[in-house]
Formats: sequence, structure tokens, C-alpha cells
Amino acid sequence: MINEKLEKAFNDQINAEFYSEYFYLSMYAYFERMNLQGFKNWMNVQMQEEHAHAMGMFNYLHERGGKVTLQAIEQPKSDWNSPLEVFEDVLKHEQYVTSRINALMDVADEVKDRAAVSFLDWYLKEQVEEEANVGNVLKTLKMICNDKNCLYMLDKELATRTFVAPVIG
Ligand code: OFO
Repeated sequence: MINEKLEKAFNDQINAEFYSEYFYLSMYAYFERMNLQGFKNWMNVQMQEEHAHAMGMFNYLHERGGKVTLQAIEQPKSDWNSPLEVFEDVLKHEQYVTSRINALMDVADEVKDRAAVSFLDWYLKEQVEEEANVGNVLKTLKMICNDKNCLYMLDKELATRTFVAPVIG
């Protein structure tokens, strides 16, 4: 049976992962309005990844005999001034998620749940990868953000991103 404090922390993180999916869905809608299909595709992949992250914890909590308690999902922001502003928000959000995963790991450590610490290690590595991916798009956007041709080229590149279901844990 999983410790109660850790169960609550997992449930809060499941909510945060579903919020991430919702946040990226809002960005997907923004890129739809802008008719930037490649950026929209990137967000679609990102949403699916967040859904997989949430379900990974959801399934793990069940596996450990815990109770999943779904919570209300906060309304995400829906307007941005540019793709650059969107990706600045994505990076900030991913950095925030990293801090949350670290805090969740601290709880697992505190209650001496080594199995949960080991499970969460996957999420920490995933965050390193996510921050690096977002950072790369952001770097390109910072270089080209006033050039429409380059934005078009980047849109083509982001159209090639595909979702690969992660093997979590
Ligand atoms: Fe984008 O991160 Fe989930 O965990």
C-alpha cells in the first residue's frame, strides 16, 4: 500500500500533467488560428506526451494499491502575441514541471518509498529531454522571429515531429 502523503502528491502531479495537456491544447488552438500547421503538429505531439505522462502515474498509483482522485483542471491561458511568446511559456512551464517532479521525488524519499523514487527517475530524465527540445525551438525562434520566411521553414520542420508512445518506468 502506498503512503497517504505520497498518494496525494501523485494525485496532484496527475492533475498537473493533465493541465499540461490542456495548456498545450490551448497553444494548439492558437496555432490553428495562425494557420501554422507545423507548430500545431508539434503541440499535438506534446499533448499526447503529457497525456501519456499523466496515465503513467495514474496506472502506477493503481498498481501500488493507491486511489486515483481526479481534480478540476485549471483554465489555461489562450492568447499569445507570437510563436516566440508561446515557446517562452512552454519552457517556463517545463521548468516548473521539473521542479514539481523533484518535489514529488522528495516526498517519495521522505516516506522511504524506494520503488516510487526509481519510478520517478524516468520522469526526471524525460524533463531533461523536454527542456532541451523546447530550448532548441526557442533558440531558433529567437534568431528568426522577425523573418516570415524563416518562420515558414521552421513550421515545415516542426511538421515532421511524430508521437512515439513512451515506455514509462
Ligand atoms: Fe512536459 O512534462 Fe509531463 O512530465
